[in-house]
Amino acid sequence: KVAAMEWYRQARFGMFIHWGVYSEAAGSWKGQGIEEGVGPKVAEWIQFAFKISREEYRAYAKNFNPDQTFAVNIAQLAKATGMNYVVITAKHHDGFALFDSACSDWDIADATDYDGDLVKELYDACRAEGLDFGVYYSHGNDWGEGSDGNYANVKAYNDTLGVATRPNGKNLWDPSPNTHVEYLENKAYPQIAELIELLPDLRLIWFDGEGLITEAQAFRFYEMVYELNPNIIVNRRVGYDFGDYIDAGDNKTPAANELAAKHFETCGTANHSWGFKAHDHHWKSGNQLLRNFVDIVSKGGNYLLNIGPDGKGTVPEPCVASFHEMGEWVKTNSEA
Ligand code: FUL
Repeated sequence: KVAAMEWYRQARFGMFIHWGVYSEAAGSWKGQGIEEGVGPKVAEWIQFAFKISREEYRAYAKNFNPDQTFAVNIAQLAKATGMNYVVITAKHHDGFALFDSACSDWDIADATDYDGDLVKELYDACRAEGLDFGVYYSHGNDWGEGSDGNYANVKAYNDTLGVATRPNGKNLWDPSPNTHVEYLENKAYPQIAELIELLPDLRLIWFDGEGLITEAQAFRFYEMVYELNPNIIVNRRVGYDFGDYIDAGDNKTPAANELAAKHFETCGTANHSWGFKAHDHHWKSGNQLLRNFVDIVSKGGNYLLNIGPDGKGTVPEPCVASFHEMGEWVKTNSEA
């Protein structure tokens, strides 16, 4: 891991990409903005916000049909912004895999008309630009085929004890019949192995949604990644502090007195949402992004700056403009 961490320390600046079926919905459902639903107001939570059934959301997935040009366009944008690596949501909380997975048909190959593998295509385009590559994987939350039935059991038991259970973004409106262990054994662990095999130069797995994951299960994720490819590092959210580095809270940079021994990374949005939200116009200027970059990097951390492409894979114009503006400075002032 020492060499892998050394790569990461030097990488400094990366692009986060939140993309999936929710991008097509653009932050609204049947005419209502996500603000009118429940839970977080970020567009990738649309299924949660409106308690959309798994069947209805799956039917909606047919509308997600990106333009094949997305990969080259995004890789070039990352390069032009002075970024060194890219991390894409291979599977977000809705459980939909952007790659062709053999252990689930809730994926780009089986649930949409798109003819290809979005993760592999982006990986190839990034490698061609000399960019390193990572994947985000929601191991804790999976609203499609996940562990939520188990949550109901846990909660029922806690209720008898009078102990509170935090919903932690679980699908309680239409949980899948899977148990937590079935979900892990039949989907989450195998998909991590699939990604590692699909992407030989994979550098980073960004786990998320710890939720009901136990310490032993978190360790199993950590251990299997190491065994399959010791050059891959993982973030803290894999659970129980097993991560190789600290990912600070969303849009948070640790204060000077909290800067820990482990390397840190700040992930941040370019507007107020991770996934594409057509009615969010709060774009940060190139200057603001640059101030964030200097603040984070000068404290020794990495900046993972997010884009939320629309359903076709197009990055909103104001976001592209700000990225280009900051990229001028980053490229001029970075060591070759
Ligand atoms: C959070 C998620 O719930 C958000 O949707 C987003 O992916 C952010 C980076 O992490 O935990």
